[in-house]
Amino acid sequence: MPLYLGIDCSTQSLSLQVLSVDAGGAPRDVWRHAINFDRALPQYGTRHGVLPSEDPAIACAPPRMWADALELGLATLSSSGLDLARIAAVSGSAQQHGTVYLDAAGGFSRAASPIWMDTSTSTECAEITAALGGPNAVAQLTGSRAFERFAGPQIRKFWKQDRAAYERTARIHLVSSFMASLLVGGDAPLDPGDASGMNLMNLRTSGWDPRALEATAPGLRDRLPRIVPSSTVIGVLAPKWRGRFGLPPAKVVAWTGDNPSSVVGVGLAEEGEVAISLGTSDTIFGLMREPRVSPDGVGHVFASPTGEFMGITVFANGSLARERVRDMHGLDWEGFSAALRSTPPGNDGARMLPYFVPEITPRVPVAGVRRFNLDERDAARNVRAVIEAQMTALKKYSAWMGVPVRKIHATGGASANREILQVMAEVFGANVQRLDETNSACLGAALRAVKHGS
Ligand code: XUL
Repeated sequence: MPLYLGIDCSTQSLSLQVLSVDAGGAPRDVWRHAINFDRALPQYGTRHGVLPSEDPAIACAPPRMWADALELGLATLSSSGLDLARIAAVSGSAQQHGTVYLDAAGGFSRAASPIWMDTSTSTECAEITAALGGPNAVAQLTGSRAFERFAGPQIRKFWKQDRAAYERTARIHLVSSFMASLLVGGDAPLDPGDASGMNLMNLRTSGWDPRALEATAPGLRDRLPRIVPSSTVIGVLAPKWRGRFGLPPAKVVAWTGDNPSSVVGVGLAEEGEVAISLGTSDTIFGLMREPRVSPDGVGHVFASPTGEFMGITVFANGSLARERVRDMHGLDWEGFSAALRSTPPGNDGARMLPYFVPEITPRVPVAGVRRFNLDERDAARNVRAVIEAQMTALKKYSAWMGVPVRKIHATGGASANREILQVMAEVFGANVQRLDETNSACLGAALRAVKHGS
């Protein structure tokens, strides 16, 4: 019986999951493993997967660390005792928007990759927006107005700041196509799901848009990978992985972004049914049959790996904000849950604006936490205040998708917490269903390997 491997390269860790498919066609979990970047690869000096920076607007990670994590993950798989020859196909997902810069020899022309938490490109966003005719024009064209973390503004900033290194750059990958390139031992394409997080792809044609390229940086077309349908088999595992780890020449299915991958992992099938992923970033997303771009520029329309579209809104103050409140009050997760149980909905009017890091939605460029009717030392009310603030923002800033939320599938690490989901259900007034699987992006990758690699 064949096995299928899914890999997710997220902000803080790399996860691997192997599935088999039983006689009735149902996937079965066979093996899984996760590598935490800070702990397993301390030589890179990251904190929560990000390089420390004096400028709070800058958030970068070393691409070599992701490559090393992949090696560690595949080494662990090779010593797992599984019959490796049965691995038929591999696919993957990665944190979105991060860019990896390679020279003609395949070396890094930029040692640190800007990632999705970076907010340092407001000037470049304004320049691209002006060149393309305003925020709505950019959104109609690419699915989103110009966002600081998106690849296009980041590439423009690199071109402006380090022309020589830009000139030396032969290929600019997203994290997903970079990791896929390592697997196939060559230059992997992008899928439309992840490519729609760049402000460079025409959402309706799934091809690079010449006007957006022009507005971003000269000579960019030649530096970008091809875009292929998400279902494409882009190659097989490179001889390197076969020689070193005894892996077979399994098919490699195009990688995608972690949120598009989660659409498959969660199994979203209808509009009005959404997923809320509570991870390093909190995201809310749902399928869209037709692209309905956010009129107020809040969220994004991405291509979905299912061949349709997805609407998504992203918040930077997800798990790190929850952990900061937990740690400030010396709680563990059980204590955090107890605090939620001991406080009433509405928190007796105590509120928090929980911007522990610069926020994407709403745009808050400088981090800062504000409390209203809330004593900083009151542990229980601070816990409820951060969760009510997050859930209220998820509801408010997803209304642009235009379809009432009937059902919510909760995923991501914090979805294991029942009390947080209770607040979610109260705020949305919707049915919340917790997925058994908290890493829906990795599951989505494995399921895409099954579907397109069988
Ligand atoms: C999506 C986004 C984040 C990252 C996190 O637009 O910025 O959800 O994908 O991995």
